[in-house]
Amino acid sequence: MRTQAKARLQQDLSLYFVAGTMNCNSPEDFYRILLQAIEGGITAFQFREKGVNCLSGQKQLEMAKRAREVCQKHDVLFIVNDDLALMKAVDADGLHVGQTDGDLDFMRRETEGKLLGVSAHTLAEAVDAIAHGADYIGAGPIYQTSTKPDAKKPVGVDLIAEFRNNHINVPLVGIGGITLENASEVIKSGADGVAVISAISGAVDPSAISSNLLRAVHTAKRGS
Ligand code: TZP
Ligand code: MG
Repeated sequence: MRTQAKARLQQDLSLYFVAGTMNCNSPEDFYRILLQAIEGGITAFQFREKGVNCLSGQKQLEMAKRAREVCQKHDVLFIVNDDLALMKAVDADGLHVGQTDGDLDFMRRETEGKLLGVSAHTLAEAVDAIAHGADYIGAGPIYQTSTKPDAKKPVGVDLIAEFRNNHINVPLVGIGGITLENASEVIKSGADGVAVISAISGAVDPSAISSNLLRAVHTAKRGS
């Protein structure tokens, strides 16, 4: 990835909201929260519609299109979780996959010209993802999370420092249990951004928490 594109992606991943309708009370609530998060300043959004109570088929596609449109209008990066066909159907900016979501060479070929993000829980997984062309890495879970039922053991911010000390130079976001209280230590450990679900989807005021999180990330990036 070119230096300029990398710097742009590092900025764009500063505050990465990840959510699906099942993380909210209803599909309409999901859309409202997304609008408020955008108003608060999220820089990227991942449409992650999976698990119990998720939308499927046409309803899922329609919601993905609405989310894509509003993100595009506000210049918020729009990434689809796991679903290559959905990514193509809504012409998303990219795809995010986990370690068990398919062959990375295939995913890389199929996402040519788009961003490919990969989740990594260990240094070996991050090295492998980059060798297969990942544009950015999602590292975690950093802290305990109750949002993802099959989440692995929390790795702590030490994983981010380990990545940075071992030549993992691609844009990097931490995910899992990140809140306003701990976001700055994730950035100070070497991440370019924080990815959150419940900190925003479960907030009383998603707009306010988003702007506070973004401020915390920017302040930590400046090193103050
Ligand atoms: N991947 C690792 S942890 C996690 C995902 C999708 C869930 C993050 O949710 P929260 O609510 O921000 O802890
Ligand atoms: Mg996955």
